[in-house]
Amino acid sequence: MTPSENATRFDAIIVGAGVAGMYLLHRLRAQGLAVRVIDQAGGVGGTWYWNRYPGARCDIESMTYSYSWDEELEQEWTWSERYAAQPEILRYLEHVADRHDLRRDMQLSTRVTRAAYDEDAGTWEVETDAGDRYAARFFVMATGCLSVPRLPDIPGSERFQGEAYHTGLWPHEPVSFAGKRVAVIGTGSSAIQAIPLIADEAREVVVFQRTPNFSVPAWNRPLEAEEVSERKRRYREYRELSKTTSAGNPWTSRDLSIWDATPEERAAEFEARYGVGAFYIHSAYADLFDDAAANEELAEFIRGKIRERVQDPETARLLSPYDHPVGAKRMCVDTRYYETYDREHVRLVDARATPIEEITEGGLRVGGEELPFDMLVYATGFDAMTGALLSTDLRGRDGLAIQDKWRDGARSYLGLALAGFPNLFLVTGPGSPSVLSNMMVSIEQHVDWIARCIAWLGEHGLATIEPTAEAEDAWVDHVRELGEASLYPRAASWYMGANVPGKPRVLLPYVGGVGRYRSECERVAEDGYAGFVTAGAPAASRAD
Ligand code: NA7
Repeated sequence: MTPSENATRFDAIIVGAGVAGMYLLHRLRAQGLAVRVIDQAGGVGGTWYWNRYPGARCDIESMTYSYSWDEELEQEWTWSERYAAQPEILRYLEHVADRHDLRRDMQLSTRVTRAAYDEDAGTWEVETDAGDRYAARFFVMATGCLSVPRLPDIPGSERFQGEAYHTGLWPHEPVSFAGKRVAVIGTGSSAIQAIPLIADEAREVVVFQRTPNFSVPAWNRPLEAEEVSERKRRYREYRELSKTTSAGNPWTSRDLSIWDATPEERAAEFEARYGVGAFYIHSAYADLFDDAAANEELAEFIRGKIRERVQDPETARLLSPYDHPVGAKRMCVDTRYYETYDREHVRLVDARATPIEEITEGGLRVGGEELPFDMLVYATGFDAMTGALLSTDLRGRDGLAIQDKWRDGARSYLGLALAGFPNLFLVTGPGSPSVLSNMMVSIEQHVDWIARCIAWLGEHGLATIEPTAEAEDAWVDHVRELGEASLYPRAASWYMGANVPGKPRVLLPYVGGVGRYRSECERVAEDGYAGFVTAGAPAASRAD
């Protein structure tokens, strides 16, 4: 692309108007930059804009999964439930957009199709599907980790005459299941949240499960006034603690090996934590995610709970995972999921033993038999962590395409920047804790880091920053070594790129934990951006 005289100029272009893009816009604008946020969605909210399926809910507690940078908002906003549902989270993000007047710098319903670094001009040249041409010094992909939905590779989807929806592209209008025969394909978090609610309305629900997942109850409930005010009083303390822990939640793992506890103590500890709900059980012992035998103790505890929760022993057996350690795929957090299979009109099909052969006009052909359905729900996941980047024509120095750079797997320095792509930043990119953490904490950390880096360049009269190839290589090796020592590679998960045929099998997130990762990023910044090279004085680039 040649630099266009007609390109509209900004200091920074951010792709994505979700949790990350919104906060970064706020930060950079406060630093005096002219910023444009571009998103293909028709509104703000990212993940929470798209994932409107019944039961969509955050698996992190609402008073933890919220912005920490607006202390007045923290006090003013009151979450209604322990785990907020999608409509409430979207309302919150829309409120933040209004409160900080973010929309005036956003261009929605527009997709960035191409972004290329122009070395002579020292700018990113950006094109959209609306025909816009922009030029900006800084270019940030705040495109989310789970933003490119994947349809299953089953032939015939175009022939189906009934309704068909992907959970990650759910319609904005209400969807009625009443009186309908519904097939749900997939049993990841989205399906596990949606199935009980679909079953409340539908005439028949058939769930096609390829791989069972571990799921524990959320024990969701309305928040009590007292616990809300207690949290509001101590917000700073909780926020600070979240920054230092392994997963970005405000509690630490016990510093105790499972083998130093008796079987009775283990059972009691797991039981107590299961009673609290969600990921609290992950922190029961220090070695649950390093030691396969320790992990198996937890796995068997959860399988025991599945057997208690499902009356039919054969269904309980099918729902019990034996092929991966707990946590090597993101554990699911549910409300009434297993119990739903005891309802007469709900049936589980083992899609590994009898795969779906094709989608027909009237339903699915499975095991040579045609099963009629009025609706198909694809809960089949996403091209995770790299999908949004690789579906953009993104080019660094000398026209290097990201598709070529990442041919053998994603490479980055700190999950934040790419060698050969000056002044490009990723928010929660591969190589950072991202999906293994409370995303809110990891997003805020990256946004703060990027904003500080841009301010530092300004203070030092520098035009560009990019990682050295050596620093990037070393980080990739470090991420891989930590990953190989963990239990994550033992699961064929989207963390490993395993759900997308042909995608390189590389563990994408950094498994060393949020606290350790943050310290590393801070050390890099304090050492004058060690591992990065900087150059030149900036050309004038502000929009008029
Ligand atoms: P996931 O966790 O990727 O789940 C997708 C599910 O779809 C999973 O059970 C897959 O089985 C299944 N799948 C995919 N293709 C097929 C075909 N062809 N046939 C049968 N089943 C299939 O996505 P979610 O949206 O549920 O959750 C993503 C994250 O969002 C979640 O971790 C939370 O962080 C929020 P497989 O396991 O590949 O055998």
